[in-house]
Amino acid sequence: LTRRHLGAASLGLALALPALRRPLAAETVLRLSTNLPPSHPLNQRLLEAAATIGSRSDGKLELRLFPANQLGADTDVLSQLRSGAVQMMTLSGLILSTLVPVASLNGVGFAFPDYPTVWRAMDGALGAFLRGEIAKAGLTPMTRIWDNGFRQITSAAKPVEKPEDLANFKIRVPVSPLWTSLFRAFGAAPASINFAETYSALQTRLVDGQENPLPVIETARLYEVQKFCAMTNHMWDGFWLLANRRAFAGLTTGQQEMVQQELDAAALREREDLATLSTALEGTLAARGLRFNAPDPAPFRQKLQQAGFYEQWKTRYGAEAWGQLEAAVGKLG
Ligand code: X2X
Repeated sequence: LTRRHLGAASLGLALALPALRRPLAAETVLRLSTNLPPSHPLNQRLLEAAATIGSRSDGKLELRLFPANQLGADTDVLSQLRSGAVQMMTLSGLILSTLVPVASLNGVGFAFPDYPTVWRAMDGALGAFLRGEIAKAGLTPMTRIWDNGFRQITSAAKPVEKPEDLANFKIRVPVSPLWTSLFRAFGAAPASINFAETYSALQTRLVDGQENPLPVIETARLYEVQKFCAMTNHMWDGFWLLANRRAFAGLTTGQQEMVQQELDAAALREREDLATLSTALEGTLAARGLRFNAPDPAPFRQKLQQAGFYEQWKTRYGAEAWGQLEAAVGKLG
């Protein structure tokens, strides 16, 4: 066989194979947006669920994942989700609070002491209350919230050891009144910036620091543009998996149940992934040059208290919502 023959043969194969393997076009395509890099467990578990949903629907239903803000930054995609241009997205409850004010409730500073308390609340009465409020705004949340994690503060110039180190500290925060309020209460200078622009905001020194859970710091490579990491655990943050109501209601009842089931199961697996990862990541990131410290949280809480943070948010959320939070985590403020 000459080289030319070989070339022709492989060209023939290359043309024939994809044609044979091409699946029938799905009847329904749900475009699903996330803000995290593909390597984050959230995207990996979503991809798995999408494959299962494809096969369980006999190829009729396709969940098409667009990670890393391919469809736009969070606040843009939220508009697209509401209009129906995007059918599903993962979104922090705190950012969702621009539409559903109580959705930021779980982000109140130092509300959650640990994961058992988080999952008991979010899979229990508090989560049910929040999903009810989200549904009233015309979005359909899947039952299980996905883990983002306990948030830690990173910085470029100096470590954050006590609340005074946050005075006038230029910190990127996601777009949400609660985040801005929290860091103003610490005396910092927060700038609301979508995640899509966070790496470059740090790289260009538009801001000195940011705060995120370790799996985000790792997968988005924020350690490349930050030097210090203070393990403040100042809030727990999760991602609601939201659907446009009309798009979700357009599925058959069987498909709706199957999609819920698969995505909820995937969320539980993602929570486990993050639990495993989080213990390993401090070492991994330290090896990459990030310098860790573990500040005493007490003076940070005290600072929030003195600034009137808890009083202010109790009033803003109202007695019912605040009561829901305190029922889950104990008396606050
Ligand atoms: O924007 C962030 O920092 C992130 C990735 O944690 C959220 O989506 C809230």
